[in-house]
Amino acid sequence: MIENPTLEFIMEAHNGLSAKIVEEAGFKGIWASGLSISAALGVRDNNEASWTQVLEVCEFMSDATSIPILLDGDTGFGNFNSFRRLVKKLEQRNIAGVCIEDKVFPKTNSFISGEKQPLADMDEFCGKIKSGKDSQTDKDFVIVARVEALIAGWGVDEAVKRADAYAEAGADAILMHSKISSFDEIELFLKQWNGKKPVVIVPTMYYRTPTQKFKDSGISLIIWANHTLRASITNMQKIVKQIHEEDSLLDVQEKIIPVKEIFRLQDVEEYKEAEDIYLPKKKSYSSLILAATKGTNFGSLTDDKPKAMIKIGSETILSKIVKILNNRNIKDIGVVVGFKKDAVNLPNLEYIVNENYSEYGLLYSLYKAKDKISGALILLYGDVLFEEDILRKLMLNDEDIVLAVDPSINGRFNQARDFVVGDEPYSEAYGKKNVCRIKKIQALKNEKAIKDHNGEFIGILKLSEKGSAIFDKELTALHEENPELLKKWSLNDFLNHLITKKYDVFLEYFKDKWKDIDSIEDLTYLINLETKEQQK
Ligand code: SPV
Ligand code: MG
Repeated sequence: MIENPTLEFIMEAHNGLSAKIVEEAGFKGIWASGLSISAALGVRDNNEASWTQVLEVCEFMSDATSIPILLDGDTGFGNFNSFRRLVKKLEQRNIAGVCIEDKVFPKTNSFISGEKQPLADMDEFCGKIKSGKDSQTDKDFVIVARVEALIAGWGVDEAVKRADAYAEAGADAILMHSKISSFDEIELFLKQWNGKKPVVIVPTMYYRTPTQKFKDSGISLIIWANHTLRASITNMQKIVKQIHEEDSLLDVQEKIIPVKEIFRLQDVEEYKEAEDIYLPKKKSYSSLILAATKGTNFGSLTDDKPKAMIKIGSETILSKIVKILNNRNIKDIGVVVGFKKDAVNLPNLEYIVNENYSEYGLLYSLYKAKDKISGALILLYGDVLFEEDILRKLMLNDEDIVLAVDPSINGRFNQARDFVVGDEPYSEAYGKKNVCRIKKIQALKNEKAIKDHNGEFIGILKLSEKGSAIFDKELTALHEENPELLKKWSLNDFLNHLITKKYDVFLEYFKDKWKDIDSIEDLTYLINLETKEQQK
């Protein structure tokens, strides 16, 4: 960029974020401005930030971008020795070049009483340039020598003399700085200068000069020196003031970028992809809770909310379920709601609405949530409390479709309950896995009917990624081929349908580690239990 014959532009940045913004805007290079970096750090442009602190900012800028960065190296942070060490450290951080000015450490910004500022001894400055060039290891590393003679009021002759000397000492380009509001001084310089090296300018004060004029004068590189920082200050002041005055975010929301734009700038996506590559592949489960119906037997308790929102102690049934899922690191949780859907309002859940909860069967709720049926999944009824151990074991079970079944059939029939016939009965034998295929599942209403059954489905079902794919495929097929059945069927009907279609549907036995809440008596029992625990 320094050497090619076309006029090039670099734009100021002062940290990783602004550097990235500059690159995204299309600039081919970045000016790591001393003024802006110090301002962003909350200090003055007087070398108040140490050179290693500046270096650290450069490192972030370099990591965040892929275009060349020219650091404003002030006076080189000391003598030739400090400067050559700086060059070495900048190369290590992939910085493309450094600009040093012929003033005295600690410097002051050129626009603050520039005429009073002492200039460096010319020969000493030439030695500094030479030390930098001698110590660089990358042949493309650029050292720009900045002449402050015009700023300090020493005149054009002095500027030419110094530019000559610095070019001779090995500088790759000359930055001729000026603080007047026209390009005149620099034009005069250019007329007298033999053009030995490319010329860089900073037109902050002569911003009215048309860029074409710089081009016509043979300028090599323009530095837009501080406009990224100034733009951000303008907006920060405006928005912060408004929030302070209004004690509200309401009217600023539309004036600022959404948080997800920050994430994009941080390349959050790349992190996610890297996780996939480098983290051990855990089957990460999501969960779907079916809680669309009102639930019978609960009288006025379910006038204004579905059963899942009834409280046991200080917590609702649903929030107890969510806690257990969270404990097993299941955070992606969908809930199908219908009856009094607005009363189901726990945070961090994804709600799926089934408006037809009262006319259609439970399978229809599942169909409504079809988008959630993917990957490893725990499917739950919203009215079952269970121990975490059930989840832990189901998640370790290698089969694709597994129902949690309790073999300890006890008779309390205030409504039909789901019973299964398995390949094998439950066994207390040591080391027995207690996992087998299911032959059928059905809702039964009395103790006599259940006698040939092996246990009760407790309302928790695990699907592997493949199991979810089977559910998804068969739900879709049913919807296409027989939508009326889809509306009518219970989950049992669907499971039997899968068994008929030769899919393996498994059960795992769990004894007494759960409680469904089917009646006021169930509820009273649980509430009493909780109260007793608390008293203890
Ligand atoms: C800077 O951006 O820090 C510069 C340019 O050195 S100026 O502020 O114009 O001196
Ligand atoms: Mg500076």
